[in-house]
Amino acid sequence: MTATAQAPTAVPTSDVDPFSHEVLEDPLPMHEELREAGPVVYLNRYDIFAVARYDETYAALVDWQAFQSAAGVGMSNFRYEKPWRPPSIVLEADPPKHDAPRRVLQKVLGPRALRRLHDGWAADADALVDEVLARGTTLDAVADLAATFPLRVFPDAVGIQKTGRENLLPYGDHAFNAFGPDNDLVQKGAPRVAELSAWVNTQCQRDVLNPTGFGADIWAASDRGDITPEQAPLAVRSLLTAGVDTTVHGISAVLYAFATNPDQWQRVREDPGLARVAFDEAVRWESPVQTFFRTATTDVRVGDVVVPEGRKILMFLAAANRDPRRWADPDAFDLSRDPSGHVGFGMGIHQCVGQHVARLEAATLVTALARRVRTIELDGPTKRHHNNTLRAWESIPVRITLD
Ligand code: OVM
Repeated sequence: MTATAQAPTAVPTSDVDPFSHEVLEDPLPMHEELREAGPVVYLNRYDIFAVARYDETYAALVDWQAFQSAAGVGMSNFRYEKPWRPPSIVLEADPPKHDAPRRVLQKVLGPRALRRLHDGWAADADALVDEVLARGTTLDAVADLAATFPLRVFPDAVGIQKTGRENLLPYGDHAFNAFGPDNDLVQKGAPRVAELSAWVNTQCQRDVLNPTGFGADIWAASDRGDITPEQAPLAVRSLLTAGVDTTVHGISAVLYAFATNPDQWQRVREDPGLARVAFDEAVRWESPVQTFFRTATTDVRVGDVVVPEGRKILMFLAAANRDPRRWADPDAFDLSRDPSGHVGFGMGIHQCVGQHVARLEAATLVTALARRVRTIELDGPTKRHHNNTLRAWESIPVRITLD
């Protein structure tokens, strides 16, 4: 028989649980297993499809018509299961509904809007570094820097109230856990969901927000009719959900990368202009957001497999970001590579709308460190923080030498 089109073939399967503690501790072996199994893999444990290679992950990310977000970008399908909170109006929406709030956030968080924040954040970063180094030269890169700096600058930039800010990280941690299966990590967060959600939702109200800030800018967009007044608080909620844990763990990643790659630290010291590319390389290398799901809107062919309509597909951003088919020496943290094209911020219409904010936070902190720190090295056992979606650190003890 001479086939003109390739017939769909049997899909490779895997019994792996990507959300088990063993895998969350070190997902890299699983990423390789799934990449090498084929362009698409069926995960028996959850009855879902998965992509772990760069090309297929990229293709799924940009094809919003075949791979919808409105049925949820976690494992749960909103067609059958009630979401833990009202869905996000950007993340968990498709065109056309997605587009107006997306445009508003893109403007509010865009490079032009951020220019007026740069000098203040650079000064805040210098002040934090001075403060931390005044306490000594052994510190925890997570607790003292990565978890501190975003919380000093971002909530003020949004314009929320001062009290209760300690709720931001636990709320985000739960939101990112909730994209995974209903496992122990989700159960751990469940008792505080009502309390944390109530606090976050209060911060999204117009009368609570500082008159200058991203939150007020979003409400102003609703005055102009760019979004509805019902959408405004949900757009603010997106910032508070997606903008804290991600940057904390992204900054942890770049600090860990430097602590374990002293030659790369010397490069950024010599040329602090490399701080931004260093952050993007760290986002590629570590992929703080490891995974997102989509739902097939139709029978869709991926590689030589048909993913049936209505089924979930799990995109391993982290595995794509280290796919040797795409990246030379993918496991190396290397400032001389061009990391652009990594899918750590996603790709296509849902690509991280806060990425410029994240880069500004990371670059100002790395630049402040580069001014004073000659060397940075690990100083004791590191500890991971497990989350169903995030690749995170609990602790990175480091020892620093100064100029
Ligand atoms: C949202 C949102 C966007 C991106 C990531 C995310 C929890 C949430 O719009 O709420 O993770």
